[in-house]
Amino acid sequence: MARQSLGLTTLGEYLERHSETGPLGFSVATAVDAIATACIEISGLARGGAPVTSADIILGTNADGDVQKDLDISADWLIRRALASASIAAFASEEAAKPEFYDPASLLCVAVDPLDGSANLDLNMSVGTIFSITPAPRDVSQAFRRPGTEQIAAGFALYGPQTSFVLTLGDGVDIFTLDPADAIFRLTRARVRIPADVSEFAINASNRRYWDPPVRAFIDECLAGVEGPADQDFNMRWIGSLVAEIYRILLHGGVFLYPADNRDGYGNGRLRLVYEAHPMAFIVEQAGGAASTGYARVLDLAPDTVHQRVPLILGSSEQVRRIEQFHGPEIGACTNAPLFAHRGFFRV
Ligand code: FBP
Repeated sequence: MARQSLGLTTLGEYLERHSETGPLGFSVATAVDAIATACIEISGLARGGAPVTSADIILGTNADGDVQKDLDISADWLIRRALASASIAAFASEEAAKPEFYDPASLLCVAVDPLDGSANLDLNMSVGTIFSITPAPRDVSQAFRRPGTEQIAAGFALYGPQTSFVLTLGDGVDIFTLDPADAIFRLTRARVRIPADVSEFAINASNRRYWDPPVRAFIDECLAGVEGPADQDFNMRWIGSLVAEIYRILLHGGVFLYPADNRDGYGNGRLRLVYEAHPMAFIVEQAGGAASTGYARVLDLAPDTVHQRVPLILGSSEQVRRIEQFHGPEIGACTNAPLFAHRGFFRV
């Protein structure tokens, strides 16, 4: 979509309009505004506002066993501080072992990955912040155990050459760009649509020998190009940063895969359902794309635990459908990932 002329709606104005839709809209607008404020601060840290060497300081491991660096912790803290001005019933973060419960009268639950792809920081590559907002369930202990279809807002910030803020409030996807002169996000791409059939894939191909047959078959078909059954050449990308990959797909199309594989600990892939796959699937669907495990729509899945992982395939709808066909009865029968085989938990 063409970049709109300058001068335009600020994120604050946009959220103010949403806040007028009622008490839930007001709560969502307040929470998104708080997260966006934190993202501006995190952007400064990622750009070197903190000492450059700080990305090298390892503090420990988070709930999922990933190494935590101090910028992960700082990003988490900045989001918590910003959300203190909003009313939140429950909060989940990649950096916290368990969900936390706050104001029982609040209408909202918020889940965040404060600094996705932080391993890329030392390499001066793009990182980001991902968030998902759901209505507080009657029994708040069930927060973060609900399907992704219940999300009422989701988004991510991308700290790249520009700082972008991608947002859906359940009615399309809009992209804001940080104007560094006055530290304000301005609407620069409205109602983004993912092209349905772009011949480009993103996957960490070094894991090919560990993939299940359906994923291998799809990628082999892509690599065969015009000489194979797809009868078209494919391009490949792998940044190793989910936020950067999804941003590219929103603007340019193509498909991203982080599938289950046979390495220890990767039986459900790498990415986390609550604060990575659910919000990205919501955003991608809102932009006309699709998100699947290969067997099931990602948004239909309800997590058992807050840090649960899930295979993630998302992007241009035609490509995702094609990959789902590879997981169909004939090819899927030989898959060796028990959770995702024919009678598997995630197969619907
Ligand atoms: P973290 O949650 O540990 O930051 O990992 C997520 C991520 O960095 C994604 O952004 C990216 O898509 C993926 O891991 C890359 O994984 P790999 O290094 O296995 O290719």
